[in-house]
Amino acid sequence: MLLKEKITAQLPEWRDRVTKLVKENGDVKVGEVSVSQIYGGIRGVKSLVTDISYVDPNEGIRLRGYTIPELLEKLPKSGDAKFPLAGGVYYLLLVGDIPTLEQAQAVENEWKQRNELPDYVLNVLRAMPKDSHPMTMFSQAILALENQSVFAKRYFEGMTKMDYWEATLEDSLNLTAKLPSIAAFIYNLKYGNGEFVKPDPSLDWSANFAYMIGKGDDDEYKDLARLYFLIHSDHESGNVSAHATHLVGSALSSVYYACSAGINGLAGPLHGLANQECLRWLLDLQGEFDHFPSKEELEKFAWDTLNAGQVIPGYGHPVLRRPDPRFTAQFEFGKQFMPDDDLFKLAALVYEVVPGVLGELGKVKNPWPNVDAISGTLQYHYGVTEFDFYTVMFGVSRIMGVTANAVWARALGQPIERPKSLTTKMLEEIVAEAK
Ligand code: CMX
Repeated sequence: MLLKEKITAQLPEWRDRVTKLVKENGDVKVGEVSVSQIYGGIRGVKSLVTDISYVDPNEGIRLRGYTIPELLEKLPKSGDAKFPLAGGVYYLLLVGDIPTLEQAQAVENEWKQRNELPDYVLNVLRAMPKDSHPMTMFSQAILALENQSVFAKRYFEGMTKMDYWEATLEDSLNLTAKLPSIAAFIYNLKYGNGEFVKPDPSLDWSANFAYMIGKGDDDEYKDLARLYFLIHSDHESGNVSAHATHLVGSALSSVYYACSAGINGLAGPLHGLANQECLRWLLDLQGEFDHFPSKEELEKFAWDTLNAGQVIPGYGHPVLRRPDPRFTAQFEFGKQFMPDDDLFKLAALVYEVVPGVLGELGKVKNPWPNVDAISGTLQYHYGVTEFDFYTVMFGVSRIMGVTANAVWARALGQPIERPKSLTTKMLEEIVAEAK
């Protein structure tokens, strides 16, 4: 298999590099940790390592060293598509180089051979209460697939440590292959006629998702799916979904257990669920006026939100200090394909007005839009109006990133995570001694 070959070829060098770094420089200090960081969500503490992506505060995400605009230009596209194949994105995350079209298609073909969703998973989803959140259903479906884990089976057969990554890669491909089908089935079950639509073997991974939710004839929506699945795939290792996946995987739980955990984290309103909150806020804003609001009216609406003690969803970020390039890429898509859409025009006005309002508030470190500020608006335009589903799409994409990280964590023998906790009394004593 292409991915296995490409990773195998890099492994000796990577293993030597990491062993040497730790053996010869293991005592070198990378940073310090303060009381406020310990009580503040370990914010900014440099304590994780990944070579798959890096978030620069000003530049935003780079996947394997490439910015979002570079990826949109360089990653291979098939046929008439204007946006890259997800198979190429997954190749890039796993292997580290921009693939050729053939290599991207090889990953797409791997997925096609592994995309069959067992009936019992469909039945698990059918059996869930009608008011289950789509994210609960998504996490449950992933967990239900755990009995198929190649890693778990081979581990109990006594596989050597050096082979862990190969079994993790098998699981990762088997799981990612099924994600569009799982997500689309949840969509149809929750909002449609409950039908399970089989993937069309002639379509790529992203386009198949579009096809299975009933948008097979909409080439623009297929391109939006390709864009969406690229930009949400990875965002370093410290965010909740990536870190939760890594933590659970570090106990050698399979990627099914680990990804289900990561998806549960993504379901939180301060993380992935913010995209549904954004659209809700925008629709509330639209509903407030019987005309397109002026800048002044919008400014007042934003202040009303803040004065009510609420955040303006889609704005701000723990790391970024400029507009999120994942926002910008989607905003450009909107400008190209729906410049006259009322909701898009409103989102554009919010982008003009809200950073100024948040700046005036004085305490917000980053007044600029993040990835969630616009993603729902684009989905809404194409008729995917059920906003509690949006985080599932985020999850479909994010699992590409976290499984690529899981493969490399196993390949480089990353150990079980076990940070040390202290009591408040101990911290008080440390503070007293420091004075
Ligand atoms: N609206 C109102 N207040 C905001 C704000 C916003 N959009 N963004 C930050 N603030 C406030 C914070 O609540 C905080 O106030 P307090 O000191 O009273 O608690 C203050 O500004 C400082 O916060 P910060 O250091 O700038 O931001 P944090 O790292 O603490 O929080 C985030 C980051 C994303 C949780 C926050 O900006 C927020 O709540 N934004 C809205 C929700 C959102 O869009 N989340 C999506 C994140 C994207 C992702 O997960 O990738």
